[in-house]
Amino acid sequence: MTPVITKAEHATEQAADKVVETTDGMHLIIDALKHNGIDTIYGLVGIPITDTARLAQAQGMRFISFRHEQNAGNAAAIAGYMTQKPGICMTVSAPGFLNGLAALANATVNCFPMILISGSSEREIIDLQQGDYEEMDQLSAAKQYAKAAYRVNKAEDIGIGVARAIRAAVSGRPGGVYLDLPAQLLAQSLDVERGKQSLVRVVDPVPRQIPAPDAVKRALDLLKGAKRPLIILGKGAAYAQVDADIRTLVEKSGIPYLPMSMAKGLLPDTHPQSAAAARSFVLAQADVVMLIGARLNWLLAHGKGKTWGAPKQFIQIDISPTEIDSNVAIAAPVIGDIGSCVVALLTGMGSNFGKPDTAWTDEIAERKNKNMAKMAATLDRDSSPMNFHGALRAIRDVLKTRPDINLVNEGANTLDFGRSIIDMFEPRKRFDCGTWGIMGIGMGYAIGAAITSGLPVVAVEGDSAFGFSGMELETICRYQLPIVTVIFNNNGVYKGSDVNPSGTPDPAPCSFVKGARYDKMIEAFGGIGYNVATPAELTKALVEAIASGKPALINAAIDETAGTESGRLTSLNPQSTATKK
Ligand code: ADP
Ligand code: TPW
Repeated sequence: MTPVITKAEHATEQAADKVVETTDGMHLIIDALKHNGIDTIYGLVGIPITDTARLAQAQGMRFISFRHEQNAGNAAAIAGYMTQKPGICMTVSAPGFLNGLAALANATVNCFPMILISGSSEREIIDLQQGDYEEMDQLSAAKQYAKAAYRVNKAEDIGIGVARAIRAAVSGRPGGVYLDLPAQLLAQSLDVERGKQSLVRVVDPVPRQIPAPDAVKRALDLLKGAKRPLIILGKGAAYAQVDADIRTLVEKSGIPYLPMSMAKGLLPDTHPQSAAAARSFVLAQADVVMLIGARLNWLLAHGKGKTWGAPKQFIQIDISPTEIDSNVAIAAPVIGDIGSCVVALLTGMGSNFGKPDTAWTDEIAERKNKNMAKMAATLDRDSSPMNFHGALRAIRDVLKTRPDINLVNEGANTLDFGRSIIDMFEPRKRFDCGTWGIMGIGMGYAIGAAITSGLPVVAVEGDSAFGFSGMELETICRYQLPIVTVIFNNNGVYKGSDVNPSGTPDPAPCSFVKGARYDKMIEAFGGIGYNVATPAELTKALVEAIASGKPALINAAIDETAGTESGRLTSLNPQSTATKK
């Protein structure tokens, strides 16, 4: 455990041979993380963690220094999703903590493992509310939005505190964990030997959880009796990193499948069994639906209502038993880790598991072909000014040639069209607004993905969405990351044509500065800017920017009337809900 502080100054001349080697909280936190194979911290410095950040770097860890804690937290969260190891975000007290907390809550909601480590001020002052510098009861605040929250008060407990945080983040259903480190803890000294002994390496942090044989049999019996079966793959299935087994299950069963947006690429989107182009049809018509790592939340219309058509029976594979029956009755829950569950299902299927009725698969194929032909015609229509379809066709065609590239996607129309138009070919390459439909993950996820994978990232961003994390362009340039940000610039939120009806000079709530040049922003930090107005220009700029391997931003001017309010979620607006009633 290095380095240690030799407190030679405490040794008297007479006892020079009894020099005590000590370490401190700051060293121990770095040692504890490294001891568990963690090599990167995403964060933002200040009192009391600046020296900890410096020390992390001095000790061979990467400290990726951000401009806003929420983006650092998002980077940590996506790193956790990609690796099954908790991503680490480090912040200062109260305001820094709160900025990071938004990312921690988002990670928890999305089931991404991450640990938010924040420095905090003195407990005795906080508890008596005497007004310390950046005073806040952070632990209490974090508890409500994290899977777990801990505080370490003694240097000798740092090892166990970090171990608990790691285990809580990655075991069972993954999530966000908060670790509170009071400033005085970082300075507390401890005998170096005791410090070394206090470190804990987490053994088997993601234990396998084998499903019960009767649960597997129940699920298989249901599948066997199905006339119109469907599999839905969620981001839990992508997270599990059992890609080959999932593909075998899908192919051996012959069952059509739908990928949720971040599960795209788990099987290539061009796979013949993908029913994505006939989504509405299969959701409404299926009689037995097997969910693998996907929740029946709003993204799946809660498993009921018009979207789902006739009543159906569900099989749900999930690690979390309390997810079952959360929205509708689940006929066959299979509780366990997805890897073990899929293997158990494959074993139970044996070698002569019947394929679904061709009447079902033929009908899906027919719908798919019809919808795909319609979409191809829309995509081929070159409209001027450029619309979402023209721009996305250009991006789709470039990315088809580079399946290794990570894709970040946020916005409303930019997200909704992007999700269906851009095909993915490899797992865990698509990162988007996820469970909350949150804006602001863009640059944080892009940086986390670039650092974690060492591969290029293309971030396709609505102009509003980009604004939430845009200052990280400086971080991208400072670390020289191969990230190409494409801004779909339609002059506003959803669209740029919103008008203030009152006649006062204030701009309308959804409108931005017209014709803004986002490409100039990256140029301010030494990155490469492009300004494009047609799909052909966008293709050329994207190819060139990716090939350069340098930070780049493409400002893509989009028809300001092209979008729809709230993208595909128009019906969730209170006005629409009121009209429906
Ligand atoms: P999507 O938004 O793609 O539909 P969700 O985030 O709603 O996906 O669902 C992911 C589900 O996957 C969660 O219910 C979570 O408990 C589950 N999950 C995550 N990791 C695993 C795993 N390794 N094994 C089993 N289930 C998992
Ligand atoms: C943290 C509400 C949903 S989508 C969106 C907002 C503000 C931006 C849409 O405009 P954009 O995309 O990005 O220009 P496009 O393609 O339609 O032109 N605050 C948070 N999260 C959400 N979801 C919102 C606000 C919202």
